[in-house]
Amino acid sequence: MDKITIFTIVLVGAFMVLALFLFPAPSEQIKQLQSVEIREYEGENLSSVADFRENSIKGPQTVDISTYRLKVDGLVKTPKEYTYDEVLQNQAYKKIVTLNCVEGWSATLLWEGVLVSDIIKKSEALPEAKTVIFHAVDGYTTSFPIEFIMSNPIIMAYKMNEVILPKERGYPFQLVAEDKWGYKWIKWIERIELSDDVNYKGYWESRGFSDTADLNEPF
Ligand SMILES: Nc1nc2c(c(=O)[nH]1)N[C@H]1C(S)=C(S)[C@@H](COP(=O)(O)O)O[C@H]1N2
Ligand SMILES: [Mo]
Repeated sequence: MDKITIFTIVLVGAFMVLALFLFPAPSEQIKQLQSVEIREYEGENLSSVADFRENSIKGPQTVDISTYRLKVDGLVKTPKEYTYDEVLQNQAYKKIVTLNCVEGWSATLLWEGVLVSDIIKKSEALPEAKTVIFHAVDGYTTSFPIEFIMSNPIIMAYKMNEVILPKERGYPFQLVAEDKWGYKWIKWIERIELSDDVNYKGYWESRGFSDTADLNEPF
């Protein structure tokens, strides 16, 4: 091969490399949709959506969002039923909160959701209502005094670390029961019932776990 042939090969090769950058193959033009969780927020490191132990009473639940309804009933002036999209029309809130399970693990995530108090206000609690009972698709329940829910920014999360909750994590909604043990963080919420029963006990509460479930107290 003479010098001109080598020069031509190098030149053609250089143009081919350049062309790869200028005209990427169609697959490289596909637009990436936001579906990757974040692991850091405002300087704070976060756990991963996968950093949880799945030990729900009946395993992960599958919710068909087209037929899903969030019911608000019991001691309210106006019982309501909302579709998933209707729930998301409420003002959204974001907050980093740590979930602590009694089994000794914890996970710190950025939660995004709507205030439970906003949802209850739309149904207007009757004066006799003392307890808010959450019901889940798997039959799990947990409850709180109504003042706790109405006077704290307690959210029902639909996103964690900027991704929609996976079904293992409670899609469509998990309660972010901040300052409370993990068993108060009910997943797959489908009903919010207002009751006058101040002695109501949820799934784990009726099996001996503390009903107040404050993190700074033993469970
Ligand atoms: N519906 C439902 N919610 C539930 C549970 C459950 O079994 N069913 N387990 C609770 C417990 S004990 C904990 S510690 C947290 C854990 O959340 P994770 O399953 O996403 O890890 O979910 C809580 N919410
Ligand atoms: Mo737990």
